[in-house]
Amino acid sequence: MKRLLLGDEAIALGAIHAGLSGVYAYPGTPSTEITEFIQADATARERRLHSRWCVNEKTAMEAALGMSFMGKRALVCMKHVGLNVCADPFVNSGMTGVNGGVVVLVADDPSMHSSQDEQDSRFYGKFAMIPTFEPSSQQEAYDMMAAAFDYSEAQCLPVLMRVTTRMAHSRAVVNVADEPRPENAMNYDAKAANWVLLPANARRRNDIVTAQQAQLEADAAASPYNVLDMPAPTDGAAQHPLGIIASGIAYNYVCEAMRTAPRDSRRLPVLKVSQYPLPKTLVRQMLGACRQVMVVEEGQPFIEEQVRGVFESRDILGRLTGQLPRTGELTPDSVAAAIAANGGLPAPDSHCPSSPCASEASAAATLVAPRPPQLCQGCGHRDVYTALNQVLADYDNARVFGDIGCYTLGFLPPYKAIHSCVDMGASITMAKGAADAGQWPAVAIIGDSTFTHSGMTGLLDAVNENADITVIISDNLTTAMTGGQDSAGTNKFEAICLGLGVSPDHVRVVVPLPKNMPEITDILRQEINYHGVSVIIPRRECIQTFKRHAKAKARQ
Ligand SMILES: Cc1ncc(C[n+]2csc(CCOP(=O)(O)OP(=O)(O)O)c2C)c(N)n1
Repeated sequence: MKRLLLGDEAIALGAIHAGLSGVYAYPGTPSTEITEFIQADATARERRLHSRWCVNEKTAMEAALGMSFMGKRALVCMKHVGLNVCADPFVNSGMTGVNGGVVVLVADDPSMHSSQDEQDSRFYGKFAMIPTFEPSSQQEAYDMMAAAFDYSEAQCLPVLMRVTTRMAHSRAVVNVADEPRPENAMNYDAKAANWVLLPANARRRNDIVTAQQAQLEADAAASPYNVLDMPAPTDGAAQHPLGIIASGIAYNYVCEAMRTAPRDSRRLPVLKVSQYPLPKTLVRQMLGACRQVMVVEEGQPFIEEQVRGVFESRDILGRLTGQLPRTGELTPDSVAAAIAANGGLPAPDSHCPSSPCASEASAAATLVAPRPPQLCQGCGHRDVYTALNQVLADYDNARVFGDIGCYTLGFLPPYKAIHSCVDMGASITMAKGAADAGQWPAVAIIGDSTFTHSGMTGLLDAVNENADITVIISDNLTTAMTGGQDSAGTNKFEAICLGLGVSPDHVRVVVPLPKNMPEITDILRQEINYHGVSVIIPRRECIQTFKRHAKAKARQ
């Protein structure tokens, strides 16, 4: 059967068809649609697969390990920075190994379309000694899910699957199976000691997994997803002038450059890498057959650095040597130009029907004027910032520690209200550190979903030291930034703050509306002037989910 699917949807359907029993995830662009697809899918619903959002990526990874412990297949999904949050269970899952298959799907965001950094998750796979898959098309994304679950169970290791924004968020026709594989039956793991990472057990596992790396590399060399296409050199030459090693979506850009080059010149050797550890035998064949090799990969120079080693060879070209941009996303144009400039292919054939598409896309990009994002009209965060700015104008050198969510836009005009935004949860802890240093007033502003993701522990630190900080949990009853997913703490915030030890007199709830401005500013002033931990919870539903809910109600 054929279906038109986003990369994320192909991954989701691939997992369901591979006998998935649960997806564990925290939303994050560009990975969110995977879990949303599973939540809505008929087979997943019929099978009652677990698909509820988790509090954060660490709880997601650990719950998936629990499902694997019971013999069933689990998928974990997150954006790249989520892997930092779940690094502890992720790296240790290499030590425990798995029983039921585990695939950890991480969506990287080169060019930082909606992220605070450009990190490349493949490094985590290598670091944790976990095999890594990197599909180069939506079809491969679908097919690889079954392969990854099978491989995870065969090797008793989780598999990291890395995609990037363009793969996650572009559509293609995908051939899919008619019937999903059944779920695994529940079974207790015969290798139970693996799961107890006492040093004696962990040392044994560390030796096993270290020794396993050679097999993983041999498997990668034999993988149907790693393909070396090596035409014979023309004119009886001993070597090709240029060969390409390409991975992920960047492989598509190389294919595009080949398609648009004059037909008789498409004799470029290409090694496609979609399964790691890096298959060194295939890389050596490529290096032996070509005078120069260009590495074309999305993200950081992960393959390029391994291929160059310490030799700094002038014959390995790529991001490190300036032929391709050092940072940011690659494009079909930048890849085609780099290959053409280094003698690989002549410039694109102007008669080729597919070549104008890429240039039209770049022309469109220059024609559309960039617009700074803004908080929606009617958003409660606006009223919070209006009140906060009004109050803080009366204090010298007030500092506001922001966090990640829609409310980060409070940094931009007209509010210009926050002074930091580092990672989820850092508002409260940074405010505390600043207060420790002598800053007053020190205000933290954090969203409801971000607070339960990573803010609660920081609040406990602050309470335990009676830090002189004011925390604003701007509660719009949803995870708005990623599209309005449920927020884990809805209806629980007052109880959580009291439970963590905030004084009941200093947990205040307000409704952020212009008509309530005198009350909100009054409460803000009182709590800033209180020398201890106070929490103010402005609560009003996100205007987008409010409209959605009103429409749904009207339809009933
Ligand atoms: C570790 C990590 N996981 C996920 C994300 C993606 N993300 C950014 S903010 C956010 C939550 C926003 O929800 P909330 O705190 O309720 O604020 P709102 O957008 O609703 O104002 C998410 C999921 C991220 N940036 N970092």
